[in-house]
Amino acid sequence: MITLLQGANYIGGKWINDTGEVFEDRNPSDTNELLGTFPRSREQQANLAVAAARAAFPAWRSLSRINRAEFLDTFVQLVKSDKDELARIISRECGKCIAEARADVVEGIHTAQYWFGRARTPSGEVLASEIPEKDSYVYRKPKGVVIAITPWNFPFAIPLWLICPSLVEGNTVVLKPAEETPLIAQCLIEYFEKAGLPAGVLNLVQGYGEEAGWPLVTHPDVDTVLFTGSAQVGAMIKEACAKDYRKFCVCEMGGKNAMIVCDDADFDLAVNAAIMSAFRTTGQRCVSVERLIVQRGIFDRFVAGFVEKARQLRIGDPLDENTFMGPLVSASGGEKFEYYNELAVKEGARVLLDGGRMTEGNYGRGHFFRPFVYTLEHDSRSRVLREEVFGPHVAVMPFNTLEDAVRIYNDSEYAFALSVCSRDYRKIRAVRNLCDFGVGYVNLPTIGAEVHLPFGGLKKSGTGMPSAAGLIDAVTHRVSWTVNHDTEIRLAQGLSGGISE
Ligand code: UN1
Repeated sequence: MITLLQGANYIGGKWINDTGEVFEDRNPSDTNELLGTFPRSREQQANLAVAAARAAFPAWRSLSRINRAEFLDTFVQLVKSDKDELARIISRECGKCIAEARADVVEGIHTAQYWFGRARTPSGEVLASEIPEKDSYVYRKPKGVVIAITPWNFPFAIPLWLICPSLVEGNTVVLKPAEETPLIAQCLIEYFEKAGLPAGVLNLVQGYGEEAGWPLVTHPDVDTVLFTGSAQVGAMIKEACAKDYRKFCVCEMGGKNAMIVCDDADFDLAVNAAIMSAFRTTGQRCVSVERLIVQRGIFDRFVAGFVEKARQLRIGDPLDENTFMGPLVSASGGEKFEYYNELAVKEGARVLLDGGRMTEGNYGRGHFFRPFVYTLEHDSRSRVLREEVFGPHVAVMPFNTLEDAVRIYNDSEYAFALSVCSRDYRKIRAVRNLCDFGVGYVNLPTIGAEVHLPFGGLKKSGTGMPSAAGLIDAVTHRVSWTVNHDTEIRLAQGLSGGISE
């Protein structure tokens, strides 16, 4: 099927390639492999896409919620039969291991299924009134035109997290996917086209953030911006949206996630959970763990077990079912990883695994690196313990008491994903209550969230408006609606409805 060499934007139901300039889409496992070229969009394309979404809004919102959701069901039926093919595209385009790429497609399918089903469940509330003749409702109305700016690391699932609730609730959408994964984004839109989605309801603008994303974010006729990406860009988007009274934004940003491993933890489970949290997707998830906070009593044993496993991870071709860790997504991702590894050494890290670049044979054609693992005492001033690396870079830090663990954990601008490994329910409960996080796990890795749960972080990690199931509040206005069934006016708070003359 879809092996494109020349991609296009999708605006108002038409595939358009009018930019003149293009950008290249290359395989990070083998940078000689060119997957396609895509339009390098700018303000002109952004304006056209917003206009198309605005024009489609009145008819789309006037369909019933259930009718709108039916397009998601058709979409799922089409995607299901091509799941493996789509997974291979994801693997080739962003270097995710094939099993994870498949999970990405499955997560996208689950999202569409969830919102299809949810369309038949209540979306508002019926509330009591002080006055028996009055009925009060909370009624949800669509916001209007939604911009979805999505990252490369879940290039199928995350766009669907944002698109599905937006569409079911009656909004129209412009998607600006990451420039690393334009091909899978184009595939995703093609399925919606095949599913018969009306023109203009979902539009695609390819290109770079500053050239194509920014004119979408700052466009005066946009109601809501949904963004998943770095904290730095998220801060710019928040600032831009704050300047516009009507505009609203939800930003899912980075993390400096941690796992707390207590002395009483199930040892093997904790080591495995740490390995998965740190190295799945080559450490490039917003929920990846870069800090392991381990109690002194088991510290040496844990470090030895973790390092031994990490050393043996199978690194290589992500299309091979046996590979555990693929490449980093880009040359700049590799440079950032190397920069932080060197910084760790300068900050006094005891390096246990060197994070070296792999250059022999086929590795030399991609951005392949070994894990970087070190021990370091916690220090608030350390940059490597505070800044997100977004790669297989892991600090292991000791703690004495649970209070220390909580203090070390919370000493971060970020607050996304947390895991605690322990068999003591009191400790587990204390961690839940005292640590800042948006997605928490007990005796589990920090990866593996499911779509019917809210997903997002606090502090520098997010605006506290979670994605996935949590997104409904971001794409709707909750309005109150009160109806009087009497012929007289009666007011709450004992206020008379009469008018004295
Ligand atoms: C992300 O890390 O960017 O929980 C998304 C997980 C996935 C989603 C992760 N379901 O790992």
